[in-house]
Amino acid sequence: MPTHESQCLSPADKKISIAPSVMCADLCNLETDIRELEKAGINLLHFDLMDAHFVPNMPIGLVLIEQLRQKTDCAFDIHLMVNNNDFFVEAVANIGVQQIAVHAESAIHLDRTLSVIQAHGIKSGVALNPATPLSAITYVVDRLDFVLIMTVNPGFAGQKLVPATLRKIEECRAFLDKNDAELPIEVDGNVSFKNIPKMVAAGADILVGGSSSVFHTSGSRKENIQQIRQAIAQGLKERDG
Ligand code: S6P
Ligand code: MG
Repeated sequence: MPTHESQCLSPADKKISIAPSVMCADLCNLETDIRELEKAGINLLHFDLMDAHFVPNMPIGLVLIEQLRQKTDCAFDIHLMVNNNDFFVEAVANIGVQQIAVHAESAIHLDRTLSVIQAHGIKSGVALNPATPLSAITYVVDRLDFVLIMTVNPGFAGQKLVPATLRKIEECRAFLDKNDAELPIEVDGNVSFKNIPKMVAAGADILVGGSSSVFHTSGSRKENIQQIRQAIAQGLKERDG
């Protein structure tokens, strides 16, 4: 029985992971969509859990995640965009997920919430809105398994990249290096074919793929994943260049 083990958190071997954002999939034919992604070599799925309060949207819910857990062995990457983080952490931990990111802007007791995630044996991350400074993670670096840099304002798919966030990815990598923290950086929002090389060159390790890449209407899921891999190779060349 596969363990849902994620192979995504390995910046050391420069392995870049693609995490399709489930809210951008064909939700009426989700199982078919997931099978296609699995065939294309995907082993990580990104779930946007919103409560219509922290952000004004609510695309998917707990029951969907629970049912999908029975259908796939992909690792589940949960992005909480909610006010009541502790309720949702417990709920998704009970479903069986592999990593959870909470927003620094909504977590009142951030350190405690991150320790609760880790106590469940789940990888813990902090998500930062575009305007939130990196200093928000200064005193929780030891509690982190990854950092999620939002490259659009959270809530919706199909938005344009906030340009300053490219510099933020670079600064986050430098900040982590300075703190001897070899953590992967996940990027989320307009991770498009065009933006991927710049994001990877800046230091991104996990790419959340939505309507501008994995689910782009110009190609099949398989073709889009191939195009993403080419864009990653280009970014890695620049990064190592
Ligand atoms: C946005 C959410 C994201 C989106 C994804 C959409 O709040 O966290 O995960 O689903 O960014 O991708 P795209 O390519 O449509 O911007
Ligand atoms: Mg997200």
